[in-house]
Amino acid sequence: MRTQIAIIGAGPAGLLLGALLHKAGVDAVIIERQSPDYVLGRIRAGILEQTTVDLLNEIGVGAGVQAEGIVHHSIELVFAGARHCIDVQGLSGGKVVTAYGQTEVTRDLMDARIAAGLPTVYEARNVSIHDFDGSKPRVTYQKDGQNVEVACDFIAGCDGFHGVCRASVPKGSITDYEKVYPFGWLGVLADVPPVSPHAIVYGNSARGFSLCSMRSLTRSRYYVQCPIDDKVQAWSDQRFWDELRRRLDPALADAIITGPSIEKSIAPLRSFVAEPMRFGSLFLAGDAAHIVPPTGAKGLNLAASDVKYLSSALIKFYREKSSEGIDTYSQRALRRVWKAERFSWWLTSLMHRFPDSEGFGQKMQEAELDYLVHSQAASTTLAENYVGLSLS
Ligand code: RFL
Ligand code: PHB
Repeated sequence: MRTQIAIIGAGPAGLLLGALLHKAGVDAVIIERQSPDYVLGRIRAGILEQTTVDLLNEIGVGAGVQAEGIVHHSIELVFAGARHCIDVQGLSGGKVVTAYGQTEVTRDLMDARIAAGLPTVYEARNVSIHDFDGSKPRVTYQKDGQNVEVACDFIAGCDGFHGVCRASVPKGSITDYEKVYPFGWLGVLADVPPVSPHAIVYGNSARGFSLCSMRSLTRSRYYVQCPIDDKVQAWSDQRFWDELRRRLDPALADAIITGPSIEKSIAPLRSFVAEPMRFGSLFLAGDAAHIVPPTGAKGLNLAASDVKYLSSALIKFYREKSSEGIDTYSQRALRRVWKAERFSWWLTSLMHRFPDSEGFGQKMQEAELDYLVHSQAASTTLAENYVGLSLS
């Protein structure tokens, strides 16, 4: 088999890249290790920046988010038992974020890909990439017991943090920067109306961080900070709801409508960047190249901005016979990535309870939160980053 771009991974990065390339007439095959149902079953992101929504519209896949996405004009910070509203729209010159689940984004992209008759190989075994230090890279895998080889011009590594692409780059050619946080997030999805349908609520309390989010007006997503080695089995639904309530202000706690969980999982928190994001004819995009802790809601949005940059670079290569875009892809993408890393690290540091956050560290958090909600300059910085920095 031959194609122009072999895309490894059918998560949001791979599917979005496939759609952007298709729109420009560039051929691509997507090769995914899991089944479509498995990919759709992973409950992850919920908040889209306007740039991500714009991208979905640009490729003609925006109908779902237009119809069902819920626009948020503000966020709330809860600390010391009180709620503080940050008017992100007013402070960012009119920008908003949209609550629309990663599952829904992925499903919309999958449906569009099927409707356009574009090739996606699911349940590919032993995916390997070869010869990407030169101009004739190849991808091999097994499907239904057969060995398959795909020859291509470029490989797009959109295969997430645990994928094969970054791991295949020779060690000396890539530098990893990493920070692992000493806690996780326990998340619960439940078919109950969200406690705060118009604002995502971020809570800092003596018992740890909490987050009230949503997928629709009838489906809520809540999180509490938990020890990294906790087991989901130790968290009954009742224990989760009790803990969440204890971390919020009394009025919000009283207003929470509880119900049986339909998904419950613990995610570790990590900041990670691999530099550069290109090695020969291999490009990394999305979680394959970087991870942010979910506190800033930036991971999926960064995957979208990476593939926007990468698709423009590849399209320029084919249309204008110019390698300028592919030569500057890594540098361009990393400028935005590092700023989102900084924001996600900062918000994580501000909102969580750290093992050493007694004493001075604790006082610093309290002072910063107080400053944040009472200083227009500080609130503006939060708002500007939360809605997403420009794609320049
Ligand atoms: P994905 O989604 O991990 O997709 C990678 C795909 O590659 C496949 N794969 C392989 N395929 C072939 N061969 C191999 N060897 C392969 N190895 C792996 C995998 O099966 C998978 O299908 O990466 P991608 O596309 O870069 O997308 C990134 C996002 O998924 C991620 O950044 C976000 O979910 C992060 N995130 C959030 N991002 C936001 O922008 N807003 C949010 O509100 C938000 N909330 C979150 C989050 C992530 C969370 N968790 C669980 C870490 C909330 C949570 C709790
Ligand atoms: C979510 O809805 O899953 C979500 C919302 C905001 C975040 C992280 C996750 O910061």
